[in-house]
Amino acid sequence: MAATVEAPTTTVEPIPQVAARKVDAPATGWTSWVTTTDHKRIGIMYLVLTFAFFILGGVEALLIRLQLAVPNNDLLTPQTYNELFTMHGTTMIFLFVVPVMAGFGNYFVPLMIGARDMAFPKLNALSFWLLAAGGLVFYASIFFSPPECGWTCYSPLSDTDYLPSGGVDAWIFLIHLTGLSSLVGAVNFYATIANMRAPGMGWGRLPLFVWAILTYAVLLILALPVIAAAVTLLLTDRHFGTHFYDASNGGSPLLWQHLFWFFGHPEVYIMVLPGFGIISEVLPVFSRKPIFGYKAIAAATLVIAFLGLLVWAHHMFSTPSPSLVLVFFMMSSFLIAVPTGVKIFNWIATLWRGTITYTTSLLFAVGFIGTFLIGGITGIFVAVFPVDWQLTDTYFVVAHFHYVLMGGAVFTIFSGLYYWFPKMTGRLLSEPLGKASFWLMLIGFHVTFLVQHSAGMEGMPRRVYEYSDVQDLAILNLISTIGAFILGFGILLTLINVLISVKKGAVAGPDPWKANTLEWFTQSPPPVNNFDSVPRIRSVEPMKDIRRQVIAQTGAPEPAYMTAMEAGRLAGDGH
Ligand code: HEM
Ligand SMILES: [Cu+2]
Repeated sequence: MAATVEAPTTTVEPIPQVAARKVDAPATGWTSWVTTTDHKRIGIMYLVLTFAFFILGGVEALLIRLQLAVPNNDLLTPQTYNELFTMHGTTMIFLFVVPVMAGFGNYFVPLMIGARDMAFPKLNALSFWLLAAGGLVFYASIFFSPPECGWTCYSPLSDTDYLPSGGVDAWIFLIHLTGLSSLVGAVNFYATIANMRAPGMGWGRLPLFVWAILTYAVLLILALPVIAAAVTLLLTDRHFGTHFYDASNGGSPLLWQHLFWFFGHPEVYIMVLPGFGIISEVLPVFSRKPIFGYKAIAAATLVIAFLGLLVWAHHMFSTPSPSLVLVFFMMSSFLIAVPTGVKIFNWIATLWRGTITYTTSLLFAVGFIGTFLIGGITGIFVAVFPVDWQLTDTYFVVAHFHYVLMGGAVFTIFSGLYYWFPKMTGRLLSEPLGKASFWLMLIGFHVTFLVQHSAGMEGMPRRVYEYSDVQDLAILNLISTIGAFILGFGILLTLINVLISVKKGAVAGPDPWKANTLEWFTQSPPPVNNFDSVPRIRSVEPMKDIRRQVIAQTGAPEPAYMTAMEAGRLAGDGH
């Protein structure tokens, strides 16, 4: 009787390969970029375009600050001043912070969930081109007459009686085009995240950045139609004889404020939640610890988004409303401090007793926590309506929202840039240049905006092109202007860093930081199809599992994952 061959009782899991299968080299030349539907190229185009707008918005800000450097200045005419702060606010919000997050999302969401592209690649290209069209329409107005109504375009100021020129119409079309861009993009993100995750990646294993982009998408889908409707009514008021916002004909200017802020407050979370997501990815990597309270952070993201939809009228405390209504909006605004506090607590707990590597990316992440905290605290001040009655439309508010937006968005964007640049280009950004850029930005930022709290409390009004030499306004404003130039110089250093490193930076290798998420499981930059094989996901930190498995099965103490320092040494670069 022949002996039967025993089947082996243990199954050997195949070691996932880091190198992707050779695919056709990506097409080159500008036409291949213009016609691309690859999420990585679209992501890069988003980042390049939005950073270009960031520079434009920054130059506008510096011109504003120059005008305000000394009392009774006449560097700019009042009209040019109005145009500049309108362009600045609109550019920063609609053409930089919101779409730059879509840029990171486009590049990294598919990679982080192990997908080969977005769910609808052609719609994805459409999103990008709608954004570009929106920017073009808006900036074309500088050759005619740019809008002067601020980024909120309150009626009746935005009606034809006060601003008959086409600038406001250009602004309306910017809102329509960029809004449609974001809306299409948001649906695409939702479909991608809901349907295209790697095997084993349940909702409980979704990277926190992906949770954040999912929430960003939902908020966009809920808030954008409202502003689209609002500006459409404004357009018909301006040109087709309707009177939605015209009090003398039965309309209501307050209707504009309600519609605008029902969109505008969630917009704040649209701008900062993806940044929170970036921080939740960066901190565990550079403190060598798992994120503290994964579920609490994911849940807090959703709770913030929900509460963010309830509090819009805290921007309208100075409009006539019953006290009970004011109290409701005050209390609901306070509530948001709770989930935000949960996140801040969890980030600090992640750093606590970690083995911290002080990379530029980590510095920006920590700088973000401190700065955003101050913005959150002054937010509680202005949410108390009697206090807001004193502070509204002063520089205190300007200081508050720059702490939130520069702290909450710009610092996180820079943290993400230093963290993910090696994946996108295959090269590391220079650390010394990055650190210099960080310190100049941090110092410049606080010098610019900390003193604005005092200027506001001393009565410096917002949106005025000149002020008289009373109290400390002269010195506070001068300090602020000097700070703005330090800040601008810091930003410039990162741009120089990007331009140099994209060609000459140290070679990064697939996984320079020994990170935890799936985008590091492929070459840098990733090939057209992203991954050769997509591994089965077994935890929130798939790369840790894979690394452990490689070590267990090959016995190699140090597998093919190079640290950033080693990659630098190999390339003969002193990073
Ligand atoms: C780069 C450094 C920046 C500087 C020096 C700066 C400076 C200023 C100044 C001086 C004003 C006040 C204009 C006035 O009230 O007369 C202003 C307004 C504003 N800024 Fe910035 N800003 C900077 C970055 C940003 C960023 C990153 C954002 C948003 C993401 C932003 C959003 C706004 C908005 C929404 C307004 C209000 C515009 C309006 O009143 O309609 N700024 N900025
Ligand atoms: Cu708000």
